[in-house]
Amino acid sequence: MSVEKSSKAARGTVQCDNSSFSLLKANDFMAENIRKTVKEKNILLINITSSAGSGKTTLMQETAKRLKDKLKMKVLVGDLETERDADRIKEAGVEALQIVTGGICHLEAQMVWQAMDQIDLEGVDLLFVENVGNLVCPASFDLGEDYRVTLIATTEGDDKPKKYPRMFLTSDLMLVSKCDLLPYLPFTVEAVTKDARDINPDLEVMEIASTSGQGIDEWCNWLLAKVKEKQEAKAVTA
Ligand SMILES: Nc1nc2c(ncn2[C@@H]2O[C@H](COP(=O)(O)OP(=O)(O)O)[C@@H](O)[C@H]2O)c(=O)[nH]1
Ligand SMILES: [Mg+2]
Repeated sequence: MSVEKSSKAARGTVQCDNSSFSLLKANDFMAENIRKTVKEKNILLINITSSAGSGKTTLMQETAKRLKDKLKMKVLVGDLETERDADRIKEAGVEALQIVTGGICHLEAQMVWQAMDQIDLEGVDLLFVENVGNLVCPASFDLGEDYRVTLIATTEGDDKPKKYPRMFLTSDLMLVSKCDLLPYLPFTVEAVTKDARDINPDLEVMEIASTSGQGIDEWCNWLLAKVKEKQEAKAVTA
């Protein structure tokens, strides 16, 4: 951690150094192995990120219920402790494996690589990684994913993208979750979208509510289209 000795410091701004350069280089190497493997096996890999409690596991459950008869889907899920999320996803009818990080606040490519070795990937079309819940560290670790999807819940406040810009900069799709609560909260989709797109103009945005089903068909259709796109691209190059 270093304090910029400029006017920023005078204003009390503290800037973080990236002192984990070699760790990130090692991570990138493993992420490339994952990317190659999922390409060879024709699997679409999605990295789901958000703060804790934004609705990632609930979304995995609803996605599993809708897609399990249309394609072969599996989920790897990271948490500091417990197997609760994997159990919830299994109840929805798809195979899930918990990665217990034992205190580490993000998933690293090496952990995903090891977990992939423990499940049968034969015939899998769609593999999700539900990352550990926070908007900071998971943003810096490439997991070899095809797409990074970040949830921002209406309960978190619409000011988060500019506070945690790296997560939104590195995401392909932002799901505004818990939209069923919009009538009760000082949160606007327009404000969160504007701030997120100031950071990343290419960011796609969808509004969802897993509890009411709002936007879940649109989300599932997005996934089906991405699976098809990847499989067709592989067929052309084969
Ligand atoms: N109102 C509302 N609550 C939700 C929604 N999705 C999830 N939740 C609730 O939010 C809490 C955290 O959800 P969970 O899926 O465990 O979040 P995760 O920590 O990101 O995996 C749970 O109590 C869920 O029932 C939603 O669309 N609307
Ligand atoms: Mg969860």
